[in-house]
Amino acid sequence: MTKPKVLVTRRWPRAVERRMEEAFDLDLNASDRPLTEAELRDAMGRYDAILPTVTDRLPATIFAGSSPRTRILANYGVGFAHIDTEAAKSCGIAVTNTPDVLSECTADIAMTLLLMVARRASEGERELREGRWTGWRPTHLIGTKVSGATLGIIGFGRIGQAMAQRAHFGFGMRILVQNRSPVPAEVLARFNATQVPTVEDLLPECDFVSLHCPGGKTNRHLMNSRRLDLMRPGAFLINTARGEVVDEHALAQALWFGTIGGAGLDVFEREPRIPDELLGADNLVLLPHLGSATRETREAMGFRVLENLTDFFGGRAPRDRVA
Ligand code: 8YV
Repeated sequence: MTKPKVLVTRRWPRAVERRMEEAFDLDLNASDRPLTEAELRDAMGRYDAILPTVTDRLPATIFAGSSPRTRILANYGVGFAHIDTEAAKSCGIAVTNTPDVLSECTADIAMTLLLMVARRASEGERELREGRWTGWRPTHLIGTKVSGATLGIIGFGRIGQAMAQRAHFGFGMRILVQNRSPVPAEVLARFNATQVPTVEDLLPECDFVSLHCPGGKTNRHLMNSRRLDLMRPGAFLINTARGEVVDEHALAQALWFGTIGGAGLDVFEREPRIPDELLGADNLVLLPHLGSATRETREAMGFRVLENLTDFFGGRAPRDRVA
């Protein structure tokens, strides 16, 4: 039997690539350069499966008017807002993602950002590396206490819950939750958390707000200037979800005018481009989309894609089918 022809759009951990090579007729992207829309459209006619990442844009135009060879887009990552799943579905193309395996590491990065911005870690390191540190003094780089503060979590799925776990049990934080559907009482009880009906109810109550909802059209600019204004003066916004969830211009204004205390961002609206008005803000911690970037997790993500593909081509339902 001939092996399915599979395209991996970016370099993956070598351990996963090796296993993939055994199972499939595999093409790797040796240069690791993001593919263009035209290259992806062309690939749809030549491969049985394409394994995209967040750097591959697959809008409706990619699928329009074609009868593609591709039968499955097995995404490497949990977020799949870069794929027009409706358009894929209408072409009979299945879409899968990689949930669960990255929840802990993504929550770790959210907690890293929260601690760094509250305790002014980046400002301190910049000062030290630039030779500006003049020594200890009682009023130097005074931050905000994390332990015992109130954390609002927007989106209480797997990653939101992993964040609550860290914040509640590690730092004794009080947890408020906003989620599009009701969270089961036993899940809330695990973290002594309270669900509030709307984002507007949550924001004024929190010292920290962490975003864990999906990206895409529905949540585009969920944090806009009106909602940033509802945050407490001195409160901090953390985003490890998707860049488009935050209106970056509105956030820059809030940071520059000091209407909030600061922010920590791992994701951006137009990655890898970061607006100058954000780069210049001292009360902002920036990371280059590192949420799932550990060896353990990046390998687990790859093996989860392999499992989805093996099931799909073996005639079984892949466990992570999202369309
Ligand atoms: C991934 C992520 O590294 O899984 C996600 O949704 O945001 C990241 O952790 C990236 O998206 C891989 O495509």
